[in-house]
Amino acid sequence: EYTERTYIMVKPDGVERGLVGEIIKRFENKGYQLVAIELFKAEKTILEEHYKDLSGRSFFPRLIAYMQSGPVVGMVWQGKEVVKTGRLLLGATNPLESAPGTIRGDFCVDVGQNLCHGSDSVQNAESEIKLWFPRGVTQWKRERLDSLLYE
Ligand code: DAT
Ligand code: MG
Repeated sequence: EYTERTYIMVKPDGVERGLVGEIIKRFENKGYQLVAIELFKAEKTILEEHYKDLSGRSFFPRLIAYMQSGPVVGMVWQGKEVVKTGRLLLGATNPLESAPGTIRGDFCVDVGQNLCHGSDSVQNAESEIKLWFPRGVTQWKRERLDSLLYE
């Protein structure tokens, strides 16, 4: 049983462009398990906590404003090495450097509108999951599919 989890968020441009399904589809196709999902307007204080490592950067105010420009879709996905592989599915931060076949590589061009977020370490993933889903996520064991996906 693989219990690693990551926080994936479709940003406001991804929601407005109708790419929520496409992004979910790529995580489903890979075999990851959805354990939480919600559409909401991100609160400023939570965004500032989420992006606190970037608070000194010149683009920080623009980033926070962009993330509040419309609703986001927050999700928690679970499975073997989902943190690292989730970021591979997203592609490089700068979409001009994201490989074709990745979400950012296929659907966007600007680092300031790069469609999606994915946690960058297991430890940050757990902090982000607590931050965005304080009531917790759904516990469920996917017995039948897991037996086809994992040894
Ligand atoms: P990632 O989202 O790939 O984890 P990050 O954590 O370094 O990248 O930055 C968070 C977000 O901030 C990123 O998705 C887009 C924005 N950002 C990062 N670097 C930027 C830059 N140089 N100019 C504008 N926005 C930037
Ligand atoms: Mg990051």
